[in-house]
Amino acid sequence: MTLDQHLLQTLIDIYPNTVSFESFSKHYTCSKDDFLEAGRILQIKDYPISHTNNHFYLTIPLISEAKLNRLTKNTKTHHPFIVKEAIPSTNTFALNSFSSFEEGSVILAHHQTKGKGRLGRQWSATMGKSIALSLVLRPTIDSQSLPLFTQLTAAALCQALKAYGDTQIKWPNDIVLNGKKIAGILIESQFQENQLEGLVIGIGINTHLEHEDFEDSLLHKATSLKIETRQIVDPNVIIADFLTVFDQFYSDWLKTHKTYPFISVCKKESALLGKEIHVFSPNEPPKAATVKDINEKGELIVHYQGHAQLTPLQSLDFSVRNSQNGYI
Ligand code: BT5
Repeated sequence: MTLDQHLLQTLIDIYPNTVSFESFSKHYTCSKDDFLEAGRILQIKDYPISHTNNHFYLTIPLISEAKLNRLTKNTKTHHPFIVKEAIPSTNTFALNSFSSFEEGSVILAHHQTKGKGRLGRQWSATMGKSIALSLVLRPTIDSQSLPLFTQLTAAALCQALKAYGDTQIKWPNDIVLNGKKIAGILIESQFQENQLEGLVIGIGINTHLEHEDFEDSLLHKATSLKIETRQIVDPNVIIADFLTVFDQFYSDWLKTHKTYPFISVCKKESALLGKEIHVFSPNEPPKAATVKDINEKGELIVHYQGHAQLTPLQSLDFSVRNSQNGYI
């Protein structure tokens, strides 16, 4: 590891305390100039680091492998954590080396530089101010059950984020707080010779983003926990809480094949049930509909204007938007 990486690790481990040259140089042989240069490198890399009287400190907590291991030592599944500095996409990273990751591995990045959304869209993130997480799973399921993973993940994430406000789920994959998107889910599958090898469950959560971190086009529909609560949150606690709820829903589902426990959360916390929406599917004009239900397969049941019957929508093919042109 380079000196700046050692300094980063120390800052992460002792957050919110400061690191002085005197304490740092007890563990890592370096001159004071080397120490100051290491801090400067971290600042150039955009880490949320500040200094006072030759002490460095982090202004917000960052992802800490040690803390995550402590917080998840009692989860149902073992979760090895892989924390990267900056990578284009944690999902792409997980998919590219899929066979090297064991079941339950969680890939995280301090900075995800080219995050992916659904249907070719983009997911934006700022160094240290967002959670980018990819969970590797190898379930033995048929591919028809794939959309259920989005609903299971949404239910777990919505519950884990309840500690910060009245979060809701905007089917199929958005978590919203006070009417704006706070987190998104992208599930990708890995096939080998037409056989489903596994899944990567990608989650992006806006933790400490400020208004100026969002592009203008996102300001009306995106928000962060910091903007909504004005508080510093601990990403490690959020990740551990999410994994705890996820593991519970997932292990129960594998055992019982019943989707009710998480679908009922999706219904209870739905931002769309009963609402007038527009349904968008590729190469078709948007269609007006009313949301009636979410069924046990995780499909959104809508009533299209002028249709006699209800129509189930599968999450892979559609996105939906409020009829009043708002986000929800
Ligand atoms: C999503 O897609 O919401 C899925 C986001 C998944 C991101 C995670 S991060 C870890 C893993 N690795 C990846 O590369 N991706 C996953 P979708 O429903 O298609 O929403 C994308 C749309 O949300 C964009 O077109 C923007 O309008 C908006 N958006 C982009 N960045 C946002 C942000 N940070 N906060 C809120 N909205 C955002």
